[in-house]
Amino acid sequence: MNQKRVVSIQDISCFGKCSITVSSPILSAAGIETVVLPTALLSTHTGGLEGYTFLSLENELLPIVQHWKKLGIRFDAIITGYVGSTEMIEKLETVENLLKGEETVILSDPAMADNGVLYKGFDENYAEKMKDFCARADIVLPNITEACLMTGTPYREGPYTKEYIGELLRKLAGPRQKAVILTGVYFDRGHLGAALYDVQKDEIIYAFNKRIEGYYHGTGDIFANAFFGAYLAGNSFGNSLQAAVDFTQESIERTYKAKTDIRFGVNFEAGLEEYARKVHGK
Ligand code: PXL
Repeated sequence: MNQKRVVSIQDISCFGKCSITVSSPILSAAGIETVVLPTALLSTHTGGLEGYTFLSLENELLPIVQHWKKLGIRFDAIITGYVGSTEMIEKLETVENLLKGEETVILSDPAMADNGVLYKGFDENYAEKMKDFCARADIVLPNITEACLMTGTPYREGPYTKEYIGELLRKLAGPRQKAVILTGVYFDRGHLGAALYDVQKDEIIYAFNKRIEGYYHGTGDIFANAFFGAYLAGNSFGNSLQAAVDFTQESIERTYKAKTDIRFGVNFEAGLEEYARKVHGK
């Protein structure tokens, strides 16, 4: 069996369990060789933790990629998440063009907004650039806030209707997309999950689990990587979606019960073994 190789293009938030520090262990647990391309180095993520340090690694990206090219390293997949600046988005377009081959599957999570508002430091110009960047991906994975920003749809609080979710999904599907995934979907207050629009089949798939109150940092990254790992390991869109919803929900529930600071991320580590088993059909 040929092991698949993915490159995870994300910042390193040293503390706080998001981006590279969750992407790499989850994709590895799915059996995928995970190469990292760090875009920036921060002491923590920017979500509610004050005084963080930030070092852009922008000038390292092309030399790293050129070295890989010289070595003849090829990638089956690319995943991108939080980027941080419009200049960096432009750089990542060049990086993607250099790294992708005919068969490379690209998943992009816009990672720029939640709960109706843009993350700290981002403006409408950033959102517009990110929308164009995501249009290049085979799979785009926004939450509802991001989907609204990307499609010019007014943001609404849930519970949602199938019509509202279906409209967002279809509006997000451009000429390149094979699948569009919306996170933060719920039709009743007891459940929370995701919806996937399979563009080729023109079919919408849903996956839900029990809803836990509260906002937990880093769960979008956990979900995106859990989905992609399962998918790259050979699972269907539907099974990958359910595996990602369950893995994320269980991580949140564990953290809710432990009553740890929600800014510090969730305990996904305790679920990795079960996730790996599920992904490999055991
Ligand atoms: O989880 C997304 C993310 C990644 N990286 C950094 C962030 C955030 C979200 O706030 O601040 C640096």
